[in-house]
Amino acid sequence: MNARLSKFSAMCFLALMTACARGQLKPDANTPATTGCAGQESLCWDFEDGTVPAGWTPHRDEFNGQLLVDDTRAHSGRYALHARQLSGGKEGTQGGPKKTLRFDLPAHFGPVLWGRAYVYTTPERPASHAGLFSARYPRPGSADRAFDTLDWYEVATYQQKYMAIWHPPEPPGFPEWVLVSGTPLVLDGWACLEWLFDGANGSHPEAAEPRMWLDGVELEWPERFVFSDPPTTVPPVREKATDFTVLETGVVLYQGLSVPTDWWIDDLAVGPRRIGCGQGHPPR
Ligand SMILES: [Ca+2]
Repeated sequence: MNARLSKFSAMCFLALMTACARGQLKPDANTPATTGCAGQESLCWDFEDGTVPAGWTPHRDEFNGQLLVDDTRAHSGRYALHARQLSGGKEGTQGGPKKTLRFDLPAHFGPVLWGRAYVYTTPERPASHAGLFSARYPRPGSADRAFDTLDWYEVATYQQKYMAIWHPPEPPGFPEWVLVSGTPLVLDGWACLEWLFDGANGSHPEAAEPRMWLDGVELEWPERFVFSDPPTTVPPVREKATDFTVLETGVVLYQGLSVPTDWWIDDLAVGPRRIGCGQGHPPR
């Protein structure tokens, strides 16, 4: 057993024994609320209040479907965030269903954001760009804090595979630096997604490319390109971060979705250090 596990186990025993153990159990309607993560420096949302958690507010609402907290499927406990029956628009055409919440981070979060969420998708893998989580930060030297003035990182799926992106402010959100994995998104099962948005990147002149892990294994990016409209081959300068300020989660389809699709997101967590997939899945 490594030191990290020992420390984690000790924490479980001392303070969170039932809560930590619960992460290993099947969802149970009788299970009381749990944090879904034990990291004391992380912000965690397990949705066990059965309603949208404090601090999260509706942000995008386009086309068909609903974003709500319900008990139709959960990774932990009884509840999860559910993007229900999203549809609208056509594949290959801009515009699609968007249902999200946003959350203002506490001041001085810092320039490095690790994240973790469990995501369940059914019944088909969308081909269109489906954003799942993003985090934004002010441009260097800028006093602007409005949502549409912020640089941002995103984790998503695209052409049925996992994808990560660095964006300038949206709109338009491009030219953007796009990384597409060779890994199909997990269908009809829970996927543990982790990401690292390193907006500091040591002494490098630009913020780091996003990194992403599936069930503890880091994804590789065989496809890397600049997307812009009109097209360009000039990559954006990834401006460095001082503090991440805003999170967004839910599902954002940038092109159409003809098959009504459901997503559940549970045990969402962010923090300045890696959170991992839980007691049974320590970081590799
Ligand atoms: Ca839950």
